[in-house]
Amino acid sequence: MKFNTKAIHGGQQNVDPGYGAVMSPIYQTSTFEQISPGQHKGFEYARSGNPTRSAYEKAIASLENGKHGLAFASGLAAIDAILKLLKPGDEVISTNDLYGGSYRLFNGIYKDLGIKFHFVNMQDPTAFLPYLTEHTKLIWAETPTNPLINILDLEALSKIAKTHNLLLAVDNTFATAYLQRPLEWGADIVMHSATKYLGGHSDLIMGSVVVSDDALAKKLYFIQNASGGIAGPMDSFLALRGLKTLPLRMQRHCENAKAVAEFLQQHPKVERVFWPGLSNHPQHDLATKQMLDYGGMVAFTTKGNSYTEALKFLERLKIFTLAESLGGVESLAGHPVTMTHASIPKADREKTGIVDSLIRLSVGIEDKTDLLLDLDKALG
Ligand code: P1T
Repeated sequence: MKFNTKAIHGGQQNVDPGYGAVMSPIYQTSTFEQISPGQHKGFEYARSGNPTRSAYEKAIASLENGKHGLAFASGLAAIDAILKLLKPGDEVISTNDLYGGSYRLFNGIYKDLGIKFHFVNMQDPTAFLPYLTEHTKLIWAETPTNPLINILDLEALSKIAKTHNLLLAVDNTFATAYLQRPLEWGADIVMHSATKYLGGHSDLIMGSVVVSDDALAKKLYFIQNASGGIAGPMDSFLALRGLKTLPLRMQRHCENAKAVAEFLQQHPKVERVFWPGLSNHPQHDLATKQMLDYGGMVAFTTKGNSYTEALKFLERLKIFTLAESLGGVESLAGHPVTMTHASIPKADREKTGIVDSLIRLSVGIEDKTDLLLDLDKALG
C-alpha cells in the first residue's frame, strides 16, 4: 500500500468485528468481561490494552513502516518509557538542540536516577564519538530539531549506532512519518509527540513509539503496562482520525511554510531564517535526501536580537496565535526563550543558538496570503 492509502487503511482491517463500523469505535471502558478466569476476547483490562488504542497503535506502526506501535498519555510519557529501558550507570548521548521538555526529563529526573547524559551537537554525526564509553546505551536524536530546525543525518547516525551496538531513538515529531521514516534509515525506535501533526487539530495530548524489533517491543510493552502512562480511548480515536488526513495536511503545511520562509528571508527586519527547504540552510541537501518535503516549522531571528522587539512582534500577530505547541491546522507562534525552552539554562540555550529574538512559527494550513500579511504587519 502507498502512504496515502495506508494513512486511511493501514493496520485498520476489522477494527469493529461487532457491527462493522467503518471508523474504530471509542471503547470507553476500563475492563472487559472474561468468559472464564483468564479467558477473554483479546482484551482484559484497559491499561493493558484497549481496542481503540490498539487501532491507533497499528495505524502509526504501519505509517512508520515498523512492526509494533505503542501509544502513551503524552510525548513525554513516550520518552519516559524509552528511558526506562536503561539502568543506573548507563549513558545516553543526546542532541544538544532538542525540545526543552525532553531536556528537562533527562536532566531533571533521569540524571538523578543514575543515568548520565552527554548533550552534543549532532550535526556532525561523528562529533559524539569521543563521548562513547562502554556504558553508552542510547543515542537520542531529534530531526528536524526543536526549535532551530537543524537536520541530523539518520543514515550516518544509525551506522554509528550499529557499529557500537547502541540503540538509536529518533524523535520524529517535527517531520512526521509522511515526511521522514527513521526506521527505514536504520533507527531502532521512532517516537512522536502525537499532540502535534499526527493529531493535527490541537485537541489532544498524546505520544507514540514505533519499533520493528520484537524483543524491544516486548520490553516497551512491559514498561507501558507496568508504568501505566497509556493513551486513553478518546485521545486514541482523535489521533487515529488525525492520521487519515496527515498527508493532505502536511502537503499544505509544507507549501505554506515555503511561502513564509521565502517571505521572511527577504524582509529587511529579519536577520536569519531557519527552514531546511531554503537552499542556504546548512543541511538543505541532507534534508532533501532524507525527507519528502521540508516541514511546516519555520524559525527566524530579527536584526538587533532584541528580546522586547520579539515580544512586541508576537503580541501584534492576529492570525498566528501566540501559544506553545505546533502541528495543528492553525498557525501558532512562540518565543522559545520564554516558552518551550525556558527550562534549558540560558548559557546552554545560547550555545545552541536559542537567542532572545528567536521566534518559532508552526505554519498552519490557512490561506498563505493571510499568513504573509499577518507577519508583515506584525514585523511593522
Ligand atoms: O507535549 P508532549 O505531547 O508531551 O510532547 C513532548 C514533545 C516531545 N518532542 C518534541 C519534539 C516536542 O516538540 C514535544 C512538545 N513540544 C511542545 C509542546 C512545543 O511547543 O515545542
